[in-house]
Amino acid sequence: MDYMSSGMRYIPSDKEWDNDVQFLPAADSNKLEKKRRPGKFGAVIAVVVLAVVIALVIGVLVWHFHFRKDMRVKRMYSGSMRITNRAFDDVYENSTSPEFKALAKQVISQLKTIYSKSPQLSKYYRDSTIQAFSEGSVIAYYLSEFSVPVGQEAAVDNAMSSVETLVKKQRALQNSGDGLTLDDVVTSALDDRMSSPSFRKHTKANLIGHIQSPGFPNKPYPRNTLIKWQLRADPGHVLKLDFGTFDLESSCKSDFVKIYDSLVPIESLLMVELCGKHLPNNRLGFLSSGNVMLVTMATHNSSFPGFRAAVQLHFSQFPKLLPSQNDVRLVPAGKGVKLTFTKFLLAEPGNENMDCNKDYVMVNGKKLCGDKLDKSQQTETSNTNSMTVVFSSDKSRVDRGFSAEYEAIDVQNPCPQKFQCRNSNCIKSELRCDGWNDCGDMSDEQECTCRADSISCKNGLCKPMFWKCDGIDDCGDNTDELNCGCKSAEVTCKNGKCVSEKMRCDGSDDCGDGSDEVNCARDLTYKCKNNKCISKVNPECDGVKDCEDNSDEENCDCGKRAGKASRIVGGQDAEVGEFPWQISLHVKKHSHVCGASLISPDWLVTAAHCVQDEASLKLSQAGAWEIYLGLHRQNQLGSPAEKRNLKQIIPHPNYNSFTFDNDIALMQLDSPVSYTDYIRPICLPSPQHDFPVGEGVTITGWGATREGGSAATVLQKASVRIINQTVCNNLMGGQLTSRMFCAGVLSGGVDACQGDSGGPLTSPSGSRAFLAGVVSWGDGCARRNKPGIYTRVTKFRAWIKEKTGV
Ligand code: 4AZ
Repeated sequence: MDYMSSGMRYIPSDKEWDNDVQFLPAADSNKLEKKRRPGKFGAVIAVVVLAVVIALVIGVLVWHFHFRKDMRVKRMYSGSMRITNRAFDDVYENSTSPEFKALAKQVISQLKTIYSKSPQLSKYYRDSTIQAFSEGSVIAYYLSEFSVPVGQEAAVDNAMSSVETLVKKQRALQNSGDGLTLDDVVTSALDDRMSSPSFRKHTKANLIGHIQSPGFPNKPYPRNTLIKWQLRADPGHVLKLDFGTFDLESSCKSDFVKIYDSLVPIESLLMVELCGKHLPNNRLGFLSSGNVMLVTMATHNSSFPGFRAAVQLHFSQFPKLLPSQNDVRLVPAGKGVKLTFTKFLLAEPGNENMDCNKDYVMVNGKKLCGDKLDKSQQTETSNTNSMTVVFSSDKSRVDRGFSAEYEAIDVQNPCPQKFQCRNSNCIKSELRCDGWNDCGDMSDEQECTCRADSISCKNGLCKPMFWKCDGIDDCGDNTDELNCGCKSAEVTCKNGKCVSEKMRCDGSDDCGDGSDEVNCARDLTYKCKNNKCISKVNPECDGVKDCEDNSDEENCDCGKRAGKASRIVGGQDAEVGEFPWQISLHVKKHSHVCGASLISPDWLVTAAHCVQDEASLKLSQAGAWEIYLGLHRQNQLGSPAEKRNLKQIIPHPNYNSFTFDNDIALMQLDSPVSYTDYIRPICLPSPQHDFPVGEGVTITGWGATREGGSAATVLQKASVRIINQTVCNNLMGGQLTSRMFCAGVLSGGVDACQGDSGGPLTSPSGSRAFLAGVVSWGDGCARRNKPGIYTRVTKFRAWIKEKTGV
């Protein structure tokens, strides 16, 4: 090889130098040597340089040990304290009123006295400013500034955390008189930027105020900003903040909104930190404990649509100040009490081990805490008309609390006209033995006498008849999949009966359950290439020539696995090569982000929301992505998987990032792939292709294996069913469009999740697989009555053809 032209560097060996280069003998060797030895002048320069270096080192040392210890940093603390011997007056809201100024002066002077009791604090204390007063008796919010020597910050933080003790000591010494009596002091170190001024809003009864991020809704919010909104309600009220839109950068490290149960940012009074995107169906609402609330927003290098929130006031149900309150509600004698928690958010560091020694709710002596109650904890019953519910919260942190409904029950009959589950839940009687786990503990599905329209499983369970012989083990003991073989000229009814193929769609109910007469509608005609229509459901690629021109059987190299077909069971590892059309989309220098489906040697279908620009990630650009085909494990990216770059991305022009309508995009590979056992395309359905409600379909992906959890390493598959559009639209608060459909398991537990987006919802049809849907969105993951939402591919068949030719 020619090294020079190959661009490699030429590094000769010593031997080669010996061969090729000759050193000339020196004409005057003395002259040559002399040049190398320093003269007197050189010695002088060396001494000077040495002296300069020594002087510099000494200088740095002196600076370090003498002056640096005096280098100080500004340290700010925010705090609040209750002044128990003053009553709140509206004039305290106006920081220019003489009353505000007078009380502020007293608080500042008292703070100075308090800090003077601590040697750590008195040395470095500079000044305090009063930010606001609020009701209860009077709460003062202040910022205190310290000037702290470098290295002493932790000691001052420590001293500030014991200010409450200093206040107690001071109170014990205090003579009765005009001084302020202080209590409930809380402080926290403050990011210096947080001391900037705030927007102030006072909400009045019957008025709905709004706060929103700058530029909303016309422009994304600006970068590197910090904004604060101090919200107040009239005394005796609390504030309710309801977010309509909320769309920030997904990482809270970068951009966030924090809501405090206070007027200044005190970390122990932080109610919630929010970031990312919250869909409108998953409304975010927060209630303050008193008549004040602080909302802060910080942004860094990104720019997203932002948020808008409504601010309203509510009457406070609990007067503040009383250390303990008894709220007695009467339930008639002879009755029992049932309490059902509807919300439960009592998270607190230190409470994780569930011994509930911090904040808790105690029902009849049983303590509950945390932010997740399991089904058996959500209802508590008492056989007498007395139930004691104690709510206890220590001072260390706030959270949103709980809400519960109670009702008087007949102890003999606690669930009138309903079924009583083992875990005390009451469910509608018609839900008993219907095949779904409605109680949560399966007690509604045990000891069943199955109805005529149900399958009686050997293990005692009942399952809907239309699940019989559908290829999925619904009973758990496979009894619903036995005796399914009808002869080749017969069709299998949903009730398992076999009737002659000729009886299908002949206008009479030969199955007895009508299933031989469904999907016979004339509007489900298939249009052949020659524009002639045939009325057969899903004739494409079924192996039968239905169109005169055979166009229903053209382009059918799709939807087949190489190996033998494997059965689909919910939520488990896929087999290698089982879903050869599944693609993993990686953002360069990151890992898996979304799924996609292969539809030809060089075209993929994914979700439009996967290819929206995000902060510094330009996901709409082909160059941002790396495409993995034939992949099974995310930690084995090499052969038989193939990697490709992208030539182009085509998001649907009508994609709506607020509603997720038209959530579909196309990607073209920079070079086509050859089909292998692990890489094959899925079939695209014709616009008329029917995916009937109740049909078992499969979702696949490397997404999170539980809501908020981490991504899977091995490709996962789960079987779900297509859900009726009207039923689902009601469950999803009317947010479905005709370009979406739902699939899932309504009792929860099986679903797509974050990271599965863009991937396929695969529907079997004969021996082939069709791309019925693209994973799009959902209300969390695998929640009960919250199925996954998928882009309806049939609606986009013509668009795909137009853009890709496939
Ligand atoms: C997501 O964030 C996502 N449960 C995808 C699907 C679902 C929820 C979230 C459906 O990519």
